[in-house]
Amino acid sequence: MKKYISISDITSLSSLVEEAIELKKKPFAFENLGRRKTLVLLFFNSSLRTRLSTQKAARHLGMDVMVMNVSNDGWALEFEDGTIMNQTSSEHIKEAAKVISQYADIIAVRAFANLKNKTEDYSEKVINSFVKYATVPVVSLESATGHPLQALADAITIKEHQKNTKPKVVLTWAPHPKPLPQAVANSFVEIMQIDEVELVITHPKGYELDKNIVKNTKVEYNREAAFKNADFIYAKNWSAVTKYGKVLLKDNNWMVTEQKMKLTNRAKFMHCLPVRRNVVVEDAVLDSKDSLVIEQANNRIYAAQVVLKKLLKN
Ligand code: AN0
Ligand code: CP
Repeated sequence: MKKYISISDITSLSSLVEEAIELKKKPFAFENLGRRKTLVLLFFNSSLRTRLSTQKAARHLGMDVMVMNVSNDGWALEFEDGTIMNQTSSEHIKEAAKVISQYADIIAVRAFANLKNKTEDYSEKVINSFVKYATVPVVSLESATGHPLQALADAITIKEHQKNTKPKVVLTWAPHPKPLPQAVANSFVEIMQIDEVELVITHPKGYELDKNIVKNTKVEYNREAAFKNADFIYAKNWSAVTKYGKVLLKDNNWMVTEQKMKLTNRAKFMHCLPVRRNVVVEDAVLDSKDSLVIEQANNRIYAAQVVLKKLLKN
């Protein structure tokens, strides 16, 4: 593995998940692998889990870690080629990425979608510029259109909790007052497509995900039908793709409730967090023993660790 910015960087999901589960049993088994190596984490946006779990993962491998909130503490970066930089940005990614590469053995970046222009967001300019100009491997900590470390943690969690060989996994849209990126949903769909599961997506009309992501995955507009026999319910809000970045409805009928969970095959509930209680999902579901959200967050450590391990070995 030379970078991890998308699900397509995974060559064998089953072996990656297995290796992560092994690391979870013996987190310090490779504590010399990252000795005298440095991970630099760059955050353009807020984070709790990603920021802490990735540092924890790096320390398990013996790495040093440097963390920077680039938006607040760094120079405003320019990503366009050939610009006359007489406006707000002070430093070009060409220099920044090369400079950071001298301080880092691996660079990890969080840069959310702007949700203003679909073509721009889906071109992944920020993370792709880091890949282009950095001279060390780059990891996505959630980019404009994907959150591959979250998706890997989710695949690990499903593997640990599945009761049959091909569980039914349902990704359900849920309401949220603010427009959110499609990144988590996109990467979840992509990783489930290469996992041995039956994946169904359910959402209100108008919330169709990008067709290059959905491909031939089943979309069931009837949520009750989608929930039937589900083994895992994965809730996530995302803003509209066609009417790009818009909140089209705040219908709390799409909130995941205890009542709706009764339609399933005693499904486990999943969400990447942070979650708005009683907007996305009812307290009763989140507080039930069928909720896996805390374990998903725990598995963020081992998802990051297996990826860092692969990059260090390369
Ligand atoms: C972000 C999102 O939906 O992409 C981060 C999730 C990990 N969520 C919020 O901003 C609430
Ligand atoms: N799930 C997730 O990525 O959480 P943070 O935004 O807190 O890192």
